[in-house]
Amino acid sequence: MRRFGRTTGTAAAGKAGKTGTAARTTARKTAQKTAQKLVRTAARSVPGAAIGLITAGLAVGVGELVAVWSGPQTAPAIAVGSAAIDLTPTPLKEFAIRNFGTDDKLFLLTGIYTTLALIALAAGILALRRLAVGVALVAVFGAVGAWAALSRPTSRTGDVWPSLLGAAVAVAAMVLLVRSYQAARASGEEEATTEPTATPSRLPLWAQNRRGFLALATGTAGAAALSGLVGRVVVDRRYNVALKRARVKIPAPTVRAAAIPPGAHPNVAGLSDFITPNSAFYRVDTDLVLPQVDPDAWTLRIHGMVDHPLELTFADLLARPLIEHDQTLSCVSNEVGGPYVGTARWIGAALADLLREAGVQRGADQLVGRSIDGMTIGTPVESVLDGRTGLLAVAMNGEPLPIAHGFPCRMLVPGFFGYVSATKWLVDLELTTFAGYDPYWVQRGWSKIAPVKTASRIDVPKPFARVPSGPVTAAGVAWATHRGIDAVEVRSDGGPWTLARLAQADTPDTWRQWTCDLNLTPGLHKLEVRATDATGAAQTEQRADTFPNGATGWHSVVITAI
Ligand SMILES: Nc1nc2c(c(=O)[nH]1)N[C@H]1C(S)=C(S)[C@@H](COP(=O)(O)O)O[C@H]1N2
Ligand SMILES: [Mo]
Repeated sequence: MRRFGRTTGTAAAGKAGKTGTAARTTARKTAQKTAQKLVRTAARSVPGAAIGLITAGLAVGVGELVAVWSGPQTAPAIAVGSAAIDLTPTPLKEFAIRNFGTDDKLFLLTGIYTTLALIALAAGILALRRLAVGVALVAVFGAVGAWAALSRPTSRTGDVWPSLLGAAVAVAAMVLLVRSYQAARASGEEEATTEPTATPSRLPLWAQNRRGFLALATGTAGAAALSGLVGRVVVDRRYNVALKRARVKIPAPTVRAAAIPPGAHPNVAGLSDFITPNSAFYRVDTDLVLPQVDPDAWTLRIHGMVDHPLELTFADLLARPLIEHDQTLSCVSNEVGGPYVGTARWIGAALADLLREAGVQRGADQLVGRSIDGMTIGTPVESVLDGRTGLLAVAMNGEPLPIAHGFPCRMLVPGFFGYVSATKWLVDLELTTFAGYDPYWVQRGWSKIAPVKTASRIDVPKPFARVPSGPVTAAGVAWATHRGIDAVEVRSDGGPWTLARLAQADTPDTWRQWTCDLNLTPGLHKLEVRATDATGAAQTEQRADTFPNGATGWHSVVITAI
């Protein structure tokens, strides 16, 4: 095999003599030929690639249009993405949450669209060689979309239509575009190739030349864009409940929470707010499109092992005595020092009262909340009834629940991680047993019961901060939701622990902020924090993974004093 493309120095070239020059000329010619061949192959692939992309675009666009009837969650890419979320093995899911955080969904959708585009390219190129192969690929994609839509826990048969109709229209477009392109090429307006030419078909004459093909391709691309756009606009108008939410009036709570003590939040720049603003509150759920629950149509069923099954409307819920309560919510997927924790002032109806009205039967030890999207979350009945303030929450920090946080109603039970206590878009409560039913995350290996583990976090200084040497104030948060925090200690460079100053407590159900004065010599320092909860149990140093019931270990930051 001859090599080419090597650069030679002038001196070497001068000494090389005649034979060398000839060899180089041949090498250059070969290189040129190969490059030309590549360019030609690429150029020849362009029409096929374009046909593939336009066809796939049409499938997606038509799918979104059809989703106007079956709901945004049935649009092909969303259905496939949602199925992927359910099927993703836990380690990969943990990786995605860790590395992309709330952007994990954006990442997933980008991946789906990229895969679709690549396969569409291939399908188009193949279709120009063998139409049946391209058509088969599009059909397979339609089937995958339909299967994904049906795999959703709340799916209905009609949910297959966006993917099936999208694929059907795309197949028709592909056949048309391929025939037109081949006819145009056969009519001699395209360069001759060795590929099989089309048999003159039933295509109208105008579509059998280059201009006709380009018109068809442009028209199809336009139809794809238009259907997708119209689909999205109409879906938003039809399903978005933002306007209804804006009209919801939350009655004044019967039981008000005490004012947050002024001393609950030390005034240190960079320390988290005591109450996390809704816009900054972490969001963790499996939904690619936010569930849109119409409060006027909402009902909550309480059933299963109860003496009197109940069904409430949103008006019924708002008419009940409402309780205002501050609670810190945290996610089991939060790494040591991580951001998936926040505190809000919630308003809701007392969960325990409702369960008592329904009459919980003996032996029912698990309360399973089910959301409109089919998510299931199980909580120990015993804990719900032990006097803590479990809520069917309707308001968060002075406004109706944001759609992303469960509008119109979510469950909250202080003391447990969100995945075992905090069902958003709640529509159904079933009294059952732990032995008899495994909710969503338990089916995927996470613990059935997961109380919040005592945790503490250094907010200031930030990791790798450069701070002036001498006195430095560190500050942060600590939480052991429902048990409360009794002490926080800080140390630098593995030295003796210093008791941090604890800010005033709000309730045992909220985190506690702290500050600690340190004296740092110039150089690199490692700061560590640990907390003790109100039962006297110290936070363990032992590192544990988030799976299967929450991370443990001390948070540390490395900083430089200058
Ligand atoms: N319907 C539904 N509710 C859900 C979830 C979900 O995926 N779907 N995720 C749970 C998890 S894992 C957590 S940590 C909390 C997060 O609540 P937030 O998004 O309001 O912060 O909601 C819980 N409720
Ligand atoms: Mo979570």
